Amino acid sequence: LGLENDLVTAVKNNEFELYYQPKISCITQAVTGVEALIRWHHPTRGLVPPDDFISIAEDTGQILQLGNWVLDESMRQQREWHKAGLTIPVSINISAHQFNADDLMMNVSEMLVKHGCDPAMIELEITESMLLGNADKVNQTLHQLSAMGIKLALDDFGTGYSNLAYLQKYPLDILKIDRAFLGDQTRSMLMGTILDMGRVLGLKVVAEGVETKAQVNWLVENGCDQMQGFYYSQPLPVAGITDYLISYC
Ligand code: G
Ligand code: G
Ligand code: MN
Ligand code: NA
Repeated sequence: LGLENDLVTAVKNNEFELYYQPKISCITQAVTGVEALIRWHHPTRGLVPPDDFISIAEDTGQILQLGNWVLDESMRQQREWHKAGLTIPVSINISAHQFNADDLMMNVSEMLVKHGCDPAMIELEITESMLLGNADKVNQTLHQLSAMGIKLALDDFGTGYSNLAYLQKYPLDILKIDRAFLGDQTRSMLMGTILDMGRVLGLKVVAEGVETKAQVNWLVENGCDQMQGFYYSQPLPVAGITDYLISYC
């Protein structure tokens, strides 16, 4: 109940901050985009990680307000970078509650207009479980977002209820392979199969959780499109990621 109560005033009190983690091209090694990852600077508990409060905010419905703040702030930042000559796609994590809300499209388009963002520079990350809802509704939501020019990524791919038919049926652009598929040889074989599948389906494939040079080499040799992970950078506050972008864009 503590955190739940504190969440009520946290947005108003400006206690949230977005960190950003770069995604790297396997071909050019340049930065291809950044993922926004929320952080909570709690007044007494210090830094509270998203895993400790996102699910609470989901249960209480506060995630809708919080999710809107993330949309607002990440698009503002995308536009600010653009004005400074750093035109870089920003990926935004969408929660199940947000995805199912009737006003998602309206909120997204209002924020795009508010900040003057190019929709093609915004990626929304959803997870497999969100695709399990009412098929017509899911299909409509994804098609409307896609028609706006927004890019759609399936996050944590391989960890949920993988129904491969989704990948064909829905207008997805990007597969983000969960970091569980990086590592030993068996897992690499699975990763190879997922890369082949992504190619066949015309999806860009991003490997998450890349931590070693050996993993980078393997992914480059096996035709992965983009990489994200501590090998390149931890999620960084705006000042840090801006320096990173200036160096590697
Ligand atoms: O940044 P970190 O690895 O601690 O993130 C942990 C989890 O929190 C990840 O699953 C990530 O998708 C989720 N997360 C981070 N930022 C956001 C956000 O802005 N909105 C939502 N819904 N989830 C987020
Ligand atoms: O579920 P999602 O993919 O949005 O989660 C992103 C989370 O993964 C963030 O909390 C981020 O800190 C974490 N992360 C990013 N790169 C790595 C990595 O190389 N190794 C590990 N263990 N975690 C990572
Ligand atoms: Mn993500
Ligand atoms: Na992920």
